[in-house]
Amino acid sequence: MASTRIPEQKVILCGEYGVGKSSLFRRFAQNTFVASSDRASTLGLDHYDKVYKVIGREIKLQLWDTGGMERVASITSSYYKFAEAAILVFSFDSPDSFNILSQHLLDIVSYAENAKIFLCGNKIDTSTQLVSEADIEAFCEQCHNMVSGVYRTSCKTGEGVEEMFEDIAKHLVHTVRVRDLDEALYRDAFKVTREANAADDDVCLC
Ligand SMILES: Nc1nc2c(ncn2[C@@H]2O[C@H](COP(=O)(O)OP(=O)(O)OP(=O)(O)O)[C@@H](O)[C@H]2O)c(=O)[nH]1
Ligand SMILES: [Mg+2]
Repeated sequence: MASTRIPEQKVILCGEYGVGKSSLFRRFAQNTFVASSDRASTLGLDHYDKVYKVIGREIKLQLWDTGGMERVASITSSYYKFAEAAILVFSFDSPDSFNILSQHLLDIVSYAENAKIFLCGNKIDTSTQLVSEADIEAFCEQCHNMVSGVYRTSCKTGEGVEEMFEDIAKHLVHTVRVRDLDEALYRDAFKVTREANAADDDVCLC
């Protein structure tokens, strides 16, 4: 029996250094958290695949992680290439990480123009919450409602992390469905054209 292919969707993590991209990645891949004061910034790229089942349909999220400093060091466009989704991450205890999101957004629309954009406010467990709901709303309005979903997470406690990835999987299943439908319509349209040509051949008397 032919095995059905599980559609794979590339999802990239974007945001400043230290906001918790690798911590989200680690929760996604191993459901663990590393609290370290002398942590090392991510260098290079890493990715991990995970299958989600949404409304009876399987979808594979391929999550990519890179260091926030890479942006400064001119990140390779291969990180963005073919991304179906981008998670813009900021940290609730760092207004700077929030204020710089528009620059990351610009990179995404330049290099991954078809990617769906999601916003993730991380570190909701910390006592210093310096980014307000009004700030988030204003940002979403400023970027013309390009943001498909807003999530609040804590990699430390795990709160909201798995829910975020499940919701992103739901959004992407919808995209895959629309694409499948487009392809089916294209195939059928092609068939009709061929049949029309065949009919033409039948009546041709030359
Ligand atoms: N309290 C708290 N700390 C967190 C959370 N997520 C990450 N951290 C801590 O924040 C620091 C930075 O986390 P990373 O995941 O390395 O951040 P990053 O975005 O990958 O950083 P770069 O690789 O430098 O771009 C680490 O010390 C983490 O333990 C969280 O939800 N709550
Ligand atoms: Mg990192």
